[in-house]
Amino acid sequence: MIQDYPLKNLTPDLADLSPENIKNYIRTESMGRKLICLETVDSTNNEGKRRSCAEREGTVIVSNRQTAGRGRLGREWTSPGGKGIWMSILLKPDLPTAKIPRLTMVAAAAICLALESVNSSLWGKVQIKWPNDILLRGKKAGGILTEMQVSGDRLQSVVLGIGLNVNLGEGDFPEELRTKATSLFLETGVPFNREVLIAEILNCFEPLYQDYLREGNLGESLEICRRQSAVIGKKVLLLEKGAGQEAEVLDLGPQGELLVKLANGHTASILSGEISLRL
Ligand code: BT5
Repeated sequence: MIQDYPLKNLTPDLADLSPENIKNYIRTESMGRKLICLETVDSTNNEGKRRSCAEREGTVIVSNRQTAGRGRLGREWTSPGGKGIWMSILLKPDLPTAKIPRLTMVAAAAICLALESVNSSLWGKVQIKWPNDILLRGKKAGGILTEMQVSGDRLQSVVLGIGLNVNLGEGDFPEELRTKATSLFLETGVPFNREVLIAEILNCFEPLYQDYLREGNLGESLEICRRQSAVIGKKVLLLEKGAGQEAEVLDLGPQGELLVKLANGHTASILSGEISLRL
């Protein structure tokens, strides 16, 4: 565990990201060994896709700002300059396409471990809202967007996008997000060194990813997602096409699926989708 990092960038909005600085903190075999740091890009996931043929597994694209950051289903992702981590990891796993969406949970587990490792005041406080949200005190501090490129039924590559609100202040969020979004800075009162955090996410991601490839199951990632779950034991709304169905979350299943009890008493297993905790 690395602690007490020098806070090089005490003026977060003037911060730059340098591959050399990030590499100083990286302890991986492949993740982030090639780092592409950009000042501005439409979306690091788009850039990952554009480079997916030419670049190798583990290549990481980081941008200081995104002009068209995306969430799931084409939703917008607010990505102002100099204050967040907007990055994508290019992966070329030998996995069936059905197993790719669960990489989101591997990344969520890695983000939890990394945040706890860089700041002990975050121990036990980072929560994962199935399947792709990172929460602090019930507000969204980060999100994950896993996209795959397929040719026929063959997987070509995966771009795993991570957005983390690091040093954003309240004014950096659009009005409509201010009640539901937060940042590490807003929750802890201290600015974080983004370069250290990027490296630590990669350090934590690599072994969990290698386990997933080797074992074919979520293993430790699943344990972390369970332990840090914002939804297990909660009443939620299962959202589908604008409609919501009440359910109680019982657990996460072995494949990372959501096990729920519906209002009619039946249990169901939800493979993908979206839930709301605002009942
Ligand atoms: C996500 O989507 O949470 C996935 C976000 C992934 C962003 C990363 S950044 C690097 C890479 N490049 C990209 O272009 N994307 C990835 P979803 O679950 O669909 O949530 C989207 C919703 O979150 C929006 O509709 C807003 O309500 C909210 N939102 C937007 N920006 C936010 C922010 N910065 N912080 C918290 N919430 C935000």
